[in-house]
Amino acid sequence: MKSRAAVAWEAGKPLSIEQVDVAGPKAGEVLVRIVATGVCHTDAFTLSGADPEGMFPVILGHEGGGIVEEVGEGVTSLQVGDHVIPLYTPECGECKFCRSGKTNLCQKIRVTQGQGLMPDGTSRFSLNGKPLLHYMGTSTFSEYTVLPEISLAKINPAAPLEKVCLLGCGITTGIGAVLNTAKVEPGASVAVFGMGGIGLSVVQGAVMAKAGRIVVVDTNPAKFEMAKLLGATDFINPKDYPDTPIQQVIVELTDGGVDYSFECIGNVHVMRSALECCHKGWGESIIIGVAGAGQEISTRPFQLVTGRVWKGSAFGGVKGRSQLPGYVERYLAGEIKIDEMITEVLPLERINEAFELMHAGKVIRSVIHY
Ligand code: NAD
Ligand code: AHE
Ligand code: ZN
Ligand code: ZN
Repeated sequence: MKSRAAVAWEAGKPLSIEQVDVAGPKAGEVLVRIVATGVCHTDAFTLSGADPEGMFPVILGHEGGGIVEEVGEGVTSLQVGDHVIPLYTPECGECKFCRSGKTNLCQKIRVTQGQGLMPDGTSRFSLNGKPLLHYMGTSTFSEYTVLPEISLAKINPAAPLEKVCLLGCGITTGIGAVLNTAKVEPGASVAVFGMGGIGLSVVQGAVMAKAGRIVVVDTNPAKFEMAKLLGATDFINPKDYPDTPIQQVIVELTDGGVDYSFECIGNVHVMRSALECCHKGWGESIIIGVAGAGQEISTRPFQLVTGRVWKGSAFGGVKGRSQLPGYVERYLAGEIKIDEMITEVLPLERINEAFELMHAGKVIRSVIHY
């Protein structure tokens, strides 16, 4: 079949809207019509060429909501008409990782997914006979996309897909990092670096966890209004402190440092500040931001010797098939805010504007409505 899609032909170039060919689902696969998709900074990161796994030509997009159009042979858990959220972190339930009870990082199809291919090693997308690569196993920048059955969470059809698509990455990542990875306890102090879709969702998670003080840091003070609405208590623009390391500002503000910090930018220097603003003896810093090829983090080992802890979080530690439907229910119950985060809705034809607005710091999240 034909599908409208935004194709990334090469790194650093705008996407082009094409009518691509989509082959039907093979055994264990599902064809989904994407109704809406968010644009996450990770899409921009891969498009920039900084992603060591980035390959072109590719159909990006990983924050979608859609409806099952066709199921391949042997698919038992989904049927035509089901409402679904694509999962870049699948859940097979059988691999060592799924059975460990310690991680959400299912590895069943990770190798082929990282190569931009379906689990059988081939692509379902092509244009003029030339294959196009999949991205993160989801490729939600195509109106029709094919995913493995294990990469789809079936959700309540009452949920508006043009809103809950953001649970496919940003909002779940931020809230989950607080509740699952850090396990922030009531009264704890928190610092959040970067007030994009992820950092603001960390703020939301911190409020859900009943954190005491929520210090937010961004070089773009325009982001503080939304952070305040969501419940942040202290606002720091590093540009106001040209001569003081930002970790020192936070340590002084919080009587020795915060209990938990979250890096939601992808900047290795900020990752260091986020660790070093943690309280001696117990402070934990969670890396969420994704840093480019060749970049490394550093700190004095003494920071860890004296009790600070460095951790990371992918998709908020959430197991997609079993736990994401519950996030959708919490949105429907008014416990998770999504609508406030959508500051731009665009048709697919204007998807490049979504990237421009993100780079200009003018949006929280853009949603592409097909
Ligand atoms: P975004 O572009 O919407 O937001 C980034 C924010 O950081 C902006 O508000 C910007 O002003 C701020 N910022 C930039 N440089 C700064 C600095 N030096 N100091 C303070 N603030 C600064 O991005 P997003 O979509 O929220 O994504 C944030 C990061 O999280 C990206 O690296 C993305 O790839 C990553 N991410 C990781 C996961 C995961 O599962 N680990 C999931 C989603 C996104
Ligand atoms: N491909 C990059 C890493 C990209 C990355 O860290 N991805 C996050 C999700 S970001 C969503 O916006 C993730 O879940 N990673 C786990 C995984 O298995 O990819 C690189 O550096 O190679
Ligand atoms: Zn993302
Ligand atoms: Zn698994």
